[in-house]
Amino acid sequence: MLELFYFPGSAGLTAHILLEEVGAPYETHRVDRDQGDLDRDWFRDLNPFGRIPVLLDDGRAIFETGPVLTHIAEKFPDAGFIPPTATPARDLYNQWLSLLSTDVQQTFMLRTYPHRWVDDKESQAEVVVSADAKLTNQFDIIDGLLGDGPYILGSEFCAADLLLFLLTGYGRRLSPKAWDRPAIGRHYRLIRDRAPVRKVMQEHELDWK
Ligand SMILES: N[C@@H](CCC(=O)N[C@@H](CS)C(=O)NCC(=O)O)C(=O)O
Repeated sequence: MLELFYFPGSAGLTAHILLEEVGAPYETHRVDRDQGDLDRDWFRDLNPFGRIPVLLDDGRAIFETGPVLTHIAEKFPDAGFIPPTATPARDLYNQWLSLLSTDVQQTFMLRTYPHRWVDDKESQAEVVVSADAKLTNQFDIIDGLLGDGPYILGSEFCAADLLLFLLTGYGRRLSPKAWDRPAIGRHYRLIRDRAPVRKVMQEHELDWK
């Protein structure tokens, strides 16, 4: 049995959508971040870094968004959400997952939690300004890379597209918004309009656009 630990709007959204997309039998556990669940012993036993998402597969914990998405996609190969290994498409899939979950996701972490890096308010505001500039540049490059897409692999939709979808949603707070770019905007809308995505977004009570 697959069990997903998430909180609404977090990186857990990607895995939740993928579980729906592949038609997997699964359970979800909503973690209450505000009540300190991420710091509780039972959660740290699953992910010592205290981050969402965590996926349990028959009780074995997997954390980090990229490996969680890849695990689900590989477990349901017929659903077609991951290219075969040792192909150019798989290299591209790995490249995007890595780029998005390291550079881009971590820049969002800086922007969201500047107080984790610097103490005084003025420095925190400076961190946010720098993070916004970096994100703007990252989304500009991503938009160029996506090109006619419409997906990151071209015409084939894959699990890594869900991470770009999530980060584009986070980018609604930037100016310009991430989805105001042509390729990213088309990518975002195509994914947003899929039935499983709508269902999970509703469950997470997200109304991004
Ligand atoms: N590198 C991790 C980052 C995951 C991550 O940052 N998760 C966020 C939610 S989007 C989280 O758990 N934040 C809680 C916190 O930092 O306190 C991954 O790719 O899964």
